[in-house]
Amino acid sequence: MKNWYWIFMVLPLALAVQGCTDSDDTNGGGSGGSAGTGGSAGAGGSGGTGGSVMDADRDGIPDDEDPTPNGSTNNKLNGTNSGGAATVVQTTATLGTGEEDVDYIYESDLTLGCDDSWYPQGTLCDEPDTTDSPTTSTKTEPDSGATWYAAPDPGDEGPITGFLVVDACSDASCEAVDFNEARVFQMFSDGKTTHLRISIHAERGDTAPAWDDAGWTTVTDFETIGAGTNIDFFVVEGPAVISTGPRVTRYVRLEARNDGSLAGDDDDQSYTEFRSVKLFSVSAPE
Ligand SMILES: [Ca+2]
Ligand SMILES: [Ca+2]
Repeated sequence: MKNWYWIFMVLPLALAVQGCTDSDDTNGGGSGGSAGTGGSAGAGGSGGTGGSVMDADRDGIPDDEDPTPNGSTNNKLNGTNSGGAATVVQTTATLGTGEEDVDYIYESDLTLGCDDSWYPQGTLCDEPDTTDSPTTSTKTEPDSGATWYAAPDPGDEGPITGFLVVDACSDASCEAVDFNEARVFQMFSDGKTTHLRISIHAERGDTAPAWDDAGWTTVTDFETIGAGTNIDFFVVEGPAVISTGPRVTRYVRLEARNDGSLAGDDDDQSYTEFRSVKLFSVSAPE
């Protein structure tokens, strides 16, 4: 078995090297890029030495895999209620054991949008003209954003985790989105998100994978979300900035927690409240 294993290891390596050195073959650039999918997409970035541009917008995603090969500054998770293509398709919650417990969902209705307090779709709402702003979040309803009960009931093990499954391409405008950075805006209502984990999925069809599908790949840890800056409740700045590495996905899973570390006047630790997350594909400096 071991001998066969090494053949499988060495063969793709040899092919990848061949693709990189074949500098005058434009198709060779493409095959080199796809070889990068197995590991980090950094392989695509370094391919520029051959002369054929493999990552034109320098976002770490090879051109032949990049939904926006020429670059994009859009918020890739803008919801349908504020002019985008993203929509929450599932919300749920789990106990510390990992067991699902929907009783911890505060509001589950997926039909209500930006203008209502504490509903899931609110997390994808950001009004013009800051919809695509990496620094500012604007709401017409300051309490809009997915919400879960954060404190475990007696007998239930914590921490409670709130889940959202998002379809980033719920209309025909895209098949997948590319991103390498998340920006998370803090809630100023009566709860917080202190930690957030992001996952992606290989599914590109119209049927979303369930929150607990085995095909989810986590692309971050439970990252700390800071206090943020409350301008006037309608406008919030100072987002947490999370580097995710270069990613392409249609479906995004978000896992939110409130560990009470931001407790204060507007957080009694009873709720995980998730104001806004935006995804961007940032170009590295030339
Ligand atoms: Ca690219
Ligand atoms: Ca791109």
